[in-house]
Amino acid sequence: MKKLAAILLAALLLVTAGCQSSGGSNSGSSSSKAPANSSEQTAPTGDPVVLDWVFTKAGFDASPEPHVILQAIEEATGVRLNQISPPMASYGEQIAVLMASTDLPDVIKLNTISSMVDYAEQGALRPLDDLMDQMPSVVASVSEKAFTTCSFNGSIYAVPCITSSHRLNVAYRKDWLDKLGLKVPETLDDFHDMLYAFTYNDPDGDGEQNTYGISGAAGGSSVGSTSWPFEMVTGAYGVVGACNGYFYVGDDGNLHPQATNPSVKDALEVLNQWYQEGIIDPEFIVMSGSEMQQRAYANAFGVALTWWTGAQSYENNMIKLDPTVDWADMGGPKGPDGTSALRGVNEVDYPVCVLYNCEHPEAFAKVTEYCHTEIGMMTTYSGIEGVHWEKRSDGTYHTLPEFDNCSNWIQFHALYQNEWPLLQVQTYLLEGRLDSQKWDIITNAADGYVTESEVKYSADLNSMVLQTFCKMVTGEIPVDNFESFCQEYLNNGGQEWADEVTTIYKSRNS
Ligand SMILES: [Ca+2]
Repeated sequence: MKKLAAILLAALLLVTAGCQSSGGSNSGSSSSKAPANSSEQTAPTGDPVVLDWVFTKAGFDASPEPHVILQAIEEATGVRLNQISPPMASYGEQIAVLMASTDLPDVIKLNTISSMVDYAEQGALRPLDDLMDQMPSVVASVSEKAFTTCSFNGSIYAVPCITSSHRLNVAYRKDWLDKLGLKVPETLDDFHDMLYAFTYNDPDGDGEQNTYGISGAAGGSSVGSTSWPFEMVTGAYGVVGACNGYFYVGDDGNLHPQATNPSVKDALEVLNQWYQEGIIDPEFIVMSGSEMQQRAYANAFGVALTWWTGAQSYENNMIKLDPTVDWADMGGPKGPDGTSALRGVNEVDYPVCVLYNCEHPEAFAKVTEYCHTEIGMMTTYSGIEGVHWEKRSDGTYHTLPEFDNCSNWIQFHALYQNEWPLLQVQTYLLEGRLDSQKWDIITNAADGYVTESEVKYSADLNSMVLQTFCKMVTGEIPVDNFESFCQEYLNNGGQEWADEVTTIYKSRNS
């Protein structure tokens, strides 16, 4: 294993310029690091403490020399970060290799709570309870529930990266809606009528019937998409997260999989009807998120469920060619009993853990505390004050031209992915982020629970739900098969999983 880790790290090293030893039992390499100091191995006392910190920010390139954000962190905390960033595409495999090596880092962002539990059980992680009073901003901003999620055997083993549950919007073509003289839909019927008009009333005005009401990206998740495209419709029947392993509390007090919620059947019947009417883009079943994006640019559809910045991203690209394009956001339409819901995403995104061998846990606490202060959040997410952004006298934050020049790497050192800056800084994406906070959501009743069955069965079960639901929309599988689908879901590990999360739920809510 050690040899494998060495090969891996050597490979990482090749793609970076230069290298730096951070002393002690460190890996001696990184894909991004603090400014090199050639005399560091014989560093005199008083030099900064160095932490090897494994973290990759999806969607951002490594920052260029001289790593101004790492410099700012060092100035503020006295801690030099040696950021080790395996590629996101193989992050899970590569951290497993790192964890099995003898060249252990000090801090690691794990990719799942279940791996945190595994490593804590093996004794690989350091409990953090004694560091909490050194991190008041963390304690103030992270919920008790999130810390419970990050605990094992009564000890806290991670500081979580927290996500607001409000992350989704229903993006729609407001210019089409206005042109056709329609109002923003309130009910499922209104929503249907909008999709129908977007399909058959030539909203793009080219005289041809070449548009669809709604599209989606069930063929592969990617930027700007979600896997189950019609969640605003199932949400109108009170069901979200069916394809994401969500649970709801049943009348019997037990947790049940949303995938087998009897109300889904009504929603699937509606969707199948809409598909037959031709108002759903038939490409939805095979498209990836980026393909859906291209189709949006080609005026092929007028509505889609997107991640919070979807509408603004589409619009920002399209107005360059056609300034009349106007994408906006709405929440889910109201169903028969008045319910409207989008999926509330799970609260804990990733656990950030300290390894048992870390010689300077107080340095971890310092950096973590800084990352949760206002200036720390702004710096790690938006860059340097006065260079990349400014705070004006009215208290608002604005980016400076240099921010745009650095936008490909600006979040590369956002160790905790705090979203507070995203909701403050005035960029074209802000509107969508603020919009997503407005809609009704339903969250996962088993949010943060980790069970053996989840690890064993969830990937296959979630994929089975997505495929089955999509085929029920197109009619390839009759919606009447819903009950037999539920039985199959439960027989293939779903029941075991539900029993395990119910046990946790009852122990925490008794
Ligand atoms: Ca047309």
